[in-house]
Amino acid sequence: MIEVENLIGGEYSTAAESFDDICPSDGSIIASIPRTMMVDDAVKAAENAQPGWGALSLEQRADWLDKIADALESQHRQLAELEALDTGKPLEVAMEVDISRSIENFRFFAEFSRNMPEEVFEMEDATNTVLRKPVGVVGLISPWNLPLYLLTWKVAPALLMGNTIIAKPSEITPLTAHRLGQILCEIGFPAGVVNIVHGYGPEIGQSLVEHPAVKAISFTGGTATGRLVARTAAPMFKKLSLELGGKNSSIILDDADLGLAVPGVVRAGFLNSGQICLCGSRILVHSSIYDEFLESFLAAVSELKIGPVISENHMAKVLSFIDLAVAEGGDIVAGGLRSEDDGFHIEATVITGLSHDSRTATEEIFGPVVTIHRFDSDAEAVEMANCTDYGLAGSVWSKNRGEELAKQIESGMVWVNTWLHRDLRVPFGGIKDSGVGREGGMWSLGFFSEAINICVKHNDLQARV
Ligand code: TXE
Repeated sequence: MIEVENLIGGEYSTAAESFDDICPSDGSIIASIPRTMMVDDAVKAAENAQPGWGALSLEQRADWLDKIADALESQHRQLAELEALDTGKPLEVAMEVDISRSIENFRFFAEFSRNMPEEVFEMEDATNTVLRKPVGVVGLISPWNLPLYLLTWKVAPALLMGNTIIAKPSEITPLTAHRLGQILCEIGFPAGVVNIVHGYGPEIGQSLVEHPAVKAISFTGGTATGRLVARTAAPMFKKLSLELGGKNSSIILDDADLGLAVPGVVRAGFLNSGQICLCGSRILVHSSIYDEFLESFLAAVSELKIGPVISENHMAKVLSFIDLAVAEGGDIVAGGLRSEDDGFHIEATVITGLSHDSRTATEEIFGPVVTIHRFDSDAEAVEMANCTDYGLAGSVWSKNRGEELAKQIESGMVWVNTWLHRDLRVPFGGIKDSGVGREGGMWSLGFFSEAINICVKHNDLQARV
């Protein structure tokens, strides 16, 4: 039994009140999570630490990021075991996706900063330079689907730009954030620069968003929660980055290479039990190849071994969507049931026969459930892909027309003949109800800094070089 504690100013505090962390694989209690309101203390610690941390050079902070990456790397397997325990995902996925990427987040931003060009704009009679100052104390709120991966995606650029942090990990998966805090203490990372407060979102998360000294909020989670966060933070003029839900289409054109498309679309539908905001859960297939695609797709799905979904509540939500699909007239052609008595397992589920604008096909389910729809022309595929309120991602599978079609999809990112192929320099984020703002590369560094322009008029008496 692990006792998760708040990390504030480099110290751990035992909680008077706590609640249980449940393992999704078997429903057992694996940890206790503090339920103590310590946001004020965390903000004070972060305020005290900010001037010292902000005074380091970019290079010194980048060196710290590398040290953190080294420390995480030395614990790669232990961190993956914790993530697998807390989320129920297979250990290989935790090793290869979650923890590898968490390490890369620190390494990437350290290296990126070393190659950052100076921002200088020459005028005829003056020189402008852009300074990037820290925003100050920032709040980072992260979800349960990729716990350490998505938290470190915010922590690394926030630290690099000289901010001090209050991190609020999901109360459903606190273990790797807790371990990250311990690792920071073990390597002598300056106290108070990263503070971690655990607990329920509407209590701890909400008070973090409300706190006047927290100058920016970077949030990844559900669209409904994002709306609440925006309602609180926007009137206080906080910087706000919202990475929200998605309902992404995988589009298979008539000239697709099915040898590539079928495994790609299966992976897009079911990786992490479909609990990634980028998952392609609505599959649009050209009529001329529909039968051939469906047969190979179902054969591949029948071979899948997937982990549980995250919680009992979430399992009930996903199963209720399968009931809804039946009520809407869909045919369950694979899966459809809870698959084991223990834990929160649902079979990989494939639904056909629904209209592309049905609720099942347009609302975010966030589980191992996909719907498949037919189209007859590229224009119809585009219209079907764009008919949801979300606009996060998508993929197009085609030998010749993928890029052209991708440009017409209303979403923040579209992959052609691949999925989840990430270059960390590119903008990441959604349009419509999928969010506000972009993260990644310079977009993250822009969010976590205040860009200040210094304009120096040339002295006409001195000769200019
Ligand atoms: O997320 P929440 P939940 C979607 C997915 C899922 C749904 C709800 O559809 O079924 O969201 O999941 C904190 N003020 N995604 O309930 O509640 C919370 O403690 C401040 C998509 O787990 O949005 C957690 O740390 N913070 C998503 C974080 O917000 C609050 C990944 C996210 O939790 C808060 C996860 C409040 N009032 C779910 N209420 C993606 N885009 O990847 C909660 N929180």
